[in-house]
Amino acid sequence: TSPLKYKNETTRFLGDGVSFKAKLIGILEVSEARGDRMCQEALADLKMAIRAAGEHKQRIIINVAIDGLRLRDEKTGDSLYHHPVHKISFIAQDMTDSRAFGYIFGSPDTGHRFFGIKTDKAASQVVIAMRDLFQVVFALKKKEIEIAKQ
Ligand code: I3P
Repeated sequence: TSPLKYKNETTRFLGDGVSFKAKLIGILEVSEARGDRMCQEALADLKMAIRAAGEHKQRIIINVAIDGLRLRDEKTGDSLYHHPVHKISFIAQDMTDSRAFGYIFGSPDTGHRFFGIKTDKAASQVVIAMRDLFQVVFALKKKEIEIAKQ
């Protein structure tokens, strides 16, 4: 990719970054850092649990930004979770629902947790934004290493 594309992409993710309306389906401890089948099962389990509880899902705003993903309560704006990019190990789109996805956050020390999310619009929009962000963060890291070497 051209340097110009990275510059524009970097600008997109500065500050609060790119925001999406969504709902938190739930959070589940998982045994692995990655795996699509495991994520599909986690999503199905979380959806079933919230349905069984008869509760509304919490409305949130997702900020996709350089310093990571931030989940905020939509009403209060309070930050609920902050997930730096380097500890997000996997993203999965719900194969049965174009408005749902999830990701795994954690480390071998702290364990891995799956965050299930229902999006207001297509989940692919958030997933693509996250992938773009990962590329930007990777490019910045690479540049830092090159500068440190000089
Ligand atoms: C709602 C309907 C919505 C759903 C909402 C449900 O049920 O299934 O599609 O929002 O979830 O309560 P009903 O039709 O019986 O009112 P999502 O599509 O965003 O999941 P919620 O209550 O958790 O917001």
